[in-house]
Amino acid sequence: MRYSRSRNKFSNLLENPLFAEALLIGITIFSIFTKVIYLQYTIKLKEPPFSLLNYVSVYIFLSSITIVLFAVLWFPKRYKGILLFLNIVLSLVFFSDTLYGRYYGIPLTIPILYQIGFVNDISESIFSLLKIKDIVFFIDIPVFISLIFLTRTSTIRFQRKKSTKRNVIIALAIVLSIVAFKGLGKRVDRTRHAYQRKNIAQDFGTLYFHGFDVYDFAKQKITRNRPLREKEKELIREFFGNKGNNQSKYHGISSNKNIIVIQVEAMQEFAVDLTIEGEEVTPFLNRLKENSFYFENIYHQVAGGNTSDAEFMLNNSLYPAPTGSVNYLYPTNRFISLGEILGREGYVSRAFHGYEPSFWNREAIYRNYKYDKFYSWNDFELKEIRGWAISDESFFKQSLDISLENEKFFSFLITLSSHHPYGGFDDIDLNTGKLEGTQVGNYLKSMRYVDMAIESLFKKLKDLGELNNTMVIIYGDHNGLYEDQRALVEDLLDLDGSNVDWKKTQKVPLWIFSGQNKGENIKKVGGQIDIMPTIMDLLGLENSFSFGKSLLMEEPGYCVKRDGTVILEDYFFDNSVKTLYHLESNEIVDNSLILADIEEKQKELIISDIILGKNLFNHDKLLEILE
Ligand code: GP9
Ligand code: MN
Repeated sequence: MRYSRSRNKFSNLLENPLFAEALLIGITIFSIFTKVIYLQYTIKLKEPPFSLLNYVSVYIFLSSITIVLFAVLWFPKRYKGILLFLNIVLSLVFFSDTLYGRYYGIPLTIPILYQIGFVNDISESIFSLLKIKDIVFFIDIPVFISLIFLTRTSTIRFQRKKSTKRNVIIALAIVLSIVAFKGLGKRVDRTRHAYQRKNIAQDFGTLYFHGFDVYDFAKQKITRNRPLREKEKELIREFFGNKGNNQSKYHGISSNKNIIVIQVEAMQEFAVDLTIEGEEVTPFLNRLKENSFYFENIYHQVAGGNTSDAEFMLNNSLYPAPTGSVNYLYPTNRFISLGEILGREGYVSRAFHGYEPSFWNREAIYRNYKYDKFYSWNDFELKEIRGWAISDESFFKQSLDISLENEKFFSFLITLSSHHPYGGFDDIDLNTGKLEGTQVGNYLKSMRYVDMAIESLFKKLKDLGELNNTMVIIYGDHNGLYEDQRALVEDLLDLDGSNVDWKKTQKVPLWIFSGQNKGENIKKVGGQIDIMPTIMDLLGLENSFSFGKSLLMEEPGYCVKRDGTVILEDYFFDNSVKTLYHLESNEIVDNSLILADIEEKQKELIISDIILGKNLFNHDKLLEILE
């Protein structure tokens, strides 16, 4: 009796229009809030332990309220449908953010969506990152639909008076939420948002991040042609005014040699010289150090453009864009690229990548970099397949054959076999012991495969008598093993789990082989942005507009990562926590002189962004500013 009475009471309540509306609004806000919180943790914008007692949760809550109330205010009569629609759309967005973010560490943005074809392409990796828990994005939707059904008899009678009152209450709640958001938001240090978009999602939550992204995209379209401010011009003048020359004691030792640059997919520095079960992971590359310049402290500097960012730095020595890929954001900009400079020196330049030409918009951008030709899988014989496409070994062989068609050549080879998630290396004879069958174990096998493939390229060069006339540059594009593999990597490398140590593993190896008899192990700190100037130094050439510096110069090196993290010879400044560590001891250091130097170096990101955003190499716009 009692049960059925209370059930009756509840169904009466559900028929009450005000109760029904409040209930559905409340549930939608709660759903969206919960999903964003889950998203923050699952793509590691927020580190465990889980807690709601922080400002980000408040921002997420306020932004959820704002968007939901705004939707019902906008469509008062169809509020149920709108709430359902909003929930479904946002759930799909957050779900895509999750798949994308687990891999790239950042939610999707509009510039990235421009690359929708590419997102399809990495679906294999993406699905390996899918988790059962992701059901959280959709589990509430049937419940919500049932509630719509149960409240079907409740309709809001839009008598003038009632609906005005309702609208005023909702509008007031929206204004309050926005004011609270703005007020509380003042405590967030927004400077780090200029370096890395991900920080916006980290600080304010992913819902706000998307709102900002939409706003920014619209604004970028409108303000592209706005003239530069005096302050921005000043920054540019100061930077280029203080830039010294780029000539080491090795300047010109490799002039006129043929050039092969190999950008290796996912190769991290720790794989070099690593042994597993008593065996070297990269035996050939370890030996190559004995007659190359080998750089062991080069940090990767890629951001949202991942592989394409590494390519961009090699070709232009500019910083990648803070979000998205330069290849998509500025494919038609004027660049002063390696291909163009070498073209003037009589080199025939070619870029090779054994995959779809549209991926990362390469076909467009390589044309713009003044390469004589970009070779994609359309141009290769796809006899030997590994992973996504042609095997590195076959790729090297065919690319070399094409390169040798000319006497003086520059070839840029972007490998692919060792792509995440490193399946398909079972045939590789490397015993990874307890790592067998894990992603880390497979990664090590993929590195062994790359080592063998590069060895075969060197062998071919030697057999053809071309080795002494060729400079070969080899480096990794970005990390291969991400946060989800951190525990195994730390165990493998005997690290104690500290964040600085983990961040110090984000290095890529760099070899420059130029026929030297004796190798040199160079400990100088640097980044991928320095590779182009180092090549130019060895060739005896100069480019006054590069941001990097020759790694062969005596002066101390440094690396500014795209998130504003700066590594100096003795210090590591982690911009995500604004903390300076001693590089060796990991001890926290408080030194205002060093911090000032770091702030100065971070400005390079801003200056490089201005050059890209305003297309300053076009029509000598930069020269006009420097005059
Ligand atoms: C695809 C390849 C991979 O062509 O370069 O790009 P990534 O997923 O590593 O950025
Ligand atoms: Mn890559």
